[in-house]
Amino acid sequence: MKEFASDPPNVLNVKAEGTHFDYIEAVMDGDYYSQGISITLKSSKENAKQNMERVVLKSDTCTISIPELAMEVPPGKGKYSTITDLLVEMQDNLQSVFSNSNQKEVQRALSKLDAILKGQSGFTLKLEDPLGNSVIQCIPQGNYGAVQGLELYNFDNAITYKTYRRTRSEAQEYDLPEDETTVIEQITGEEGINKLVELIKNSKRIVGLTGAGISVESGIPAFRNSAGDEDDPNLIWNKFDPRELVFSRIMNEEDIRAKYWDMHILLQSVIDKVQPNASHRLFKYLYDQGKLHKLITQNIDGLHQRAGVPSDMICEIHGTTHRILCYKCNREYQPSEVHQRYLDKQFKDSKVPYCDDCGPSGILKHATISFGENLDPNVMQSSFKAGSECDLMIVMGTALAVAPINQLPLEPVKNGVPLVILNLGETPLDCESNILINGKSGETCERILSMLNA
Ligand code: CNA
Repeated sequence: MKEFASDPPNVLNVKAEGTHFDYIEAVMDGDYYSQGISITLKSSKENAKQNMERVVLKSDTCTISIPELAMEVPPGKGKYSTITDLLVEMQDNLQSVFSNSNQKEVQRALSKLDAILKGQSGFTLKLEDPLGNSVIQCIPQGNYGAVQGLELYNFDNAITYKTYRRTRSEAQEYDLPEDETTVIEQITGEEGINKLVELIKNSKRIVGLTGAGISVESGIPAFRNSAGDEDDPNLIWNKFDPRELVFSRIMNEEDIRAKYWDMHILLQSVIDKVQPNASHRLFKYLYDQGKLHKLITQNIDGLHQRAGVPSDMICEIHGTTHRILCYKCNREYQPSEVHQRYLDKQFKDSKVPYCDDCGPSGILKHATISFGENLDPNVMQSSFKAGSECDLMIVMGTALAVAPINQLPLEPVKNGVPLVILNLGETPLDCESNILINGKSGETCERILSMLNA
């Protein structure tokens, strides 16, 4: 195994002779670093053309993404690619897969890529490699004599890099030994609750990631592992399967849209009746104490705001039911008004209401992210930024089954920052957490709040 300080990769002349880019060979020969590496290239518009000619050397363990588009860049054809080649391949893929798509985000991504490739826009490219072998070519502006490897990035104004603690999932996936210095004992149960209270007292920048599970005790059922009520015919998700109401069908089929309104009217009647519980109040407490850095939620129910956390502290990554938008002109409508119009059948020649300004081309929809709909890249970017800045992350009431937000808890793990998971069921990242509490979040938070207030 290599160490970054003593044996840095050759970032200057992009030959990297002797480095294995096939992970099986790299692992067999011990040709990988004790930590992962994350490299960010941020190019201004002025330098975009020059920066796109940089070569990227990629291990097959490496992922490359454009953070402002929240999209992954395809792996390229070989281990060496210029950034131009990677972006052209990404453009081709997007064009062929989404040629008939009316998704705004895909159109936005295509026009952004076009502008980058024409040298009319700056761009950011992020490379992340758990084996640490991948590099972006460094272009030093002078002669730096004996300076080598990673150090050279310090002389490259466009590049920032950081090495990171490899996660347990990565170590398992690539069959690597865990780094002994970073293995942390996991605390569970009662001891976990005590430790969490202590961590909250000592933390200043806490990030929360919440999911449907935290609203179950308020009375809104989750999609997964609710409370043994999976066979209950009155359960909203047994009456309506949100997976059937996928974005493309909502946009193209009036019958599906009618079902969509039926589901949302029922969901809204549930949401209107319930109250926030202690899980929501814990985040309000953290906000009042000046400890909340950001609250990222997959919930669309608005209960965090009703508990008193201001909207600008919350990233609602799956949107909110509390607004309805025209998907053509963006005009905003009150849900109660549109729901009433649907129930009163106040429209001619159609089964569903449309935008007053746009007519039948103005499809109305709640500002939630439906299955198959693209996430807002700005919201995703701020969520991941907050995740990388926190000094404690508390994940609560989520099955961590929905990508890419289920990768967010790895941000603190990579920085050696404590990760707490409080959930009724198991999650795929339980093995990464420092504190794991299996239980109901409302009940547990009630206790945590009284311990914090004691
Ligand atoms: P999910 O996939 O439904 O998982 C919920 C998780 O919560 C499961 O792992 C359960 O074990 C756990 N859980 C259930 N009850 C409790 C409890 N009392 N305390 C702690 N944990 C509990 O939900 P996710 O949020 O992970 O999935 C994301 C989907 C669900 C998003 O698209 C949401 O928009 C969507 N959703 C939102 C709501 C809401 O806004 N309240 C309700 C239902 C679904």
